[in-house]
Amino acid sequence: MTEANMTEALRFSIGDLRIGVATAPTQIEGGRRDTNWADWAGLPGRIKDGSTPLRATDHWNRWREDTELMSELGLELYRMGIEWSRIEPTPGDFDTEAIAHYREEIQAIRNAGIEPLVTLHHFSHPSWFEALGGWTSEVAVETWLRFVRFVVTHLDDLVTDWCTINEPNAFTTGGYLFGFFPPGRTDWLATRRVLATMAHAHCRAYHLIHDLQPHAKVGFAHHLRVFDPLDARNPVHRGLARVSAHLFQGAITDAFLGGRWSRLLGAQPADVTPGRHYDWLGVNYYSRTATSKLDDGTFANSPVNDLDWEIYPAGIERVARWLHERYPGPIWVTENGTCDATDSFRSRFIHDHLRVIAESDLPFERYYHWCFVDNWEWAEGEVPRFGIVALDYETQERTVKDSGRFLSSVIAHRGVTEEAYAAHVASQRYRVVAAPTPRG
Ligand code: IFM
Repeated sequence: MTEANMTEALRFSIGDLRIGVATAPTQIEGGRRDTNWADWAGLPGRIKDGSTPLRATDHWNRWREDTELMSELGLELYRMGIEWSRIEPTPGDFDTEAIAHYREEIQAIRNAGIEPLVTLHHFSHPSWFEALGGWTSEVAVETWLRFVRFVVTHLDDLVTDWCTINEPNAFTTGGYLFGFFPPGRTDWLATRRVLATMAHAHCRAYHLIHDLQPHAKVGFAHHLRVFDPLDARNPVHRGLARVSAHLFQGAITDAFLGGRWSRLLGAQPADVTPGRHYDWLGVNYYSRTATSKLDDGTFANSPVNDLDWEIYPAGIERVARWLHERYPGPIWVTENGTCDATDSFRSRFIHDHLRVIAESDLPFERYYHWCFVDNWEWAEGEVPRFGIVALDYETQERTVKDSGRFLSSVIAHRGVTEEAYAAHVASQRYRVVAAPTPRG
């Protein structure tokens, strides 16, 4: 081997894995005042830094620049969402200019050789839908399906890959169980109702989209965590880890993917027949919980990110395996990323998670890094930095981070080269917390 070849030697190959980034409209577009999240952010004390989604990354006006940047980095995939309130600003009235805007953007994405995956509900919806009762309303499913039908019929020549709903468990626990997301409720019965309604909506959307576009690929983005007992010898911790996993992610998995309602979710809807309701398995993976009660905790001496979430790369395989054993199918990591204000460990995070994926025998097909440009992080506001591109919120200037260059190199070389490892990863260290304060 020559010296030039040696420097290009791969530490590991990513094989056929395709790589891109994921975003959500409310977190990037800016400008909308008529959503549940804009309303919530307008209430005092709801968002940690007092920011709102009105500014965000101004992507609505800067999508050309963002598309060029994605193309420059060689990204292969782009997960984006459609802001429902733009498309249907008042019930039943659809804005043709708004859908034309998305069409133009998606066409440009495709022209850049990037494959779009479109999310149809990512935590936000129009204020008028919230006023109807949101996902607790009797008419929620039909109302949302009307929007889905409009979007799919207007984009079906540009998009084949659809993500119905993002992280129903995170949306629901935040909004209905713990109350730190809109509508700020703490009500178990409402939580259960919303989970069941969203599962019902997903199952119906799965069939509706296939009726409209038979070759569509439809799934949902499931937020999966590892729940391990804080003390593996403690039977209470072990039991609670199992219960937490079932409550947070197990029961809804059967409803969303298998169309099967457990008693926890209530009665099986008359118009959902048990059976396959997915074409791919969406996995949003971030962290693990050390369980000692029905709440979050972190193991001592764990590497953590800026939000004190444990960095646990092996978990991405564990949750994907758990899912795949129950519901076999191609795995799309619809989100994985970390909060790192100084970009001092993000490349290592990417390296470590991709390595686990590369070494797995599971059918991982796609990896969408969360996120592209630093964006508005819901109740946490503008402070957390998840992007591979830095954002100056005042000037809206974008600057590719070192981790963005690293991800780009992984795509270009179809793996991590020794050279890229030395340049971007070798010197990076995680912060380790000796005695973490249990969260919650
Ligand atoms: O920003 C969120 C995203 O909207 C949903 N999944 C987790 C991300 C990081 O918290």
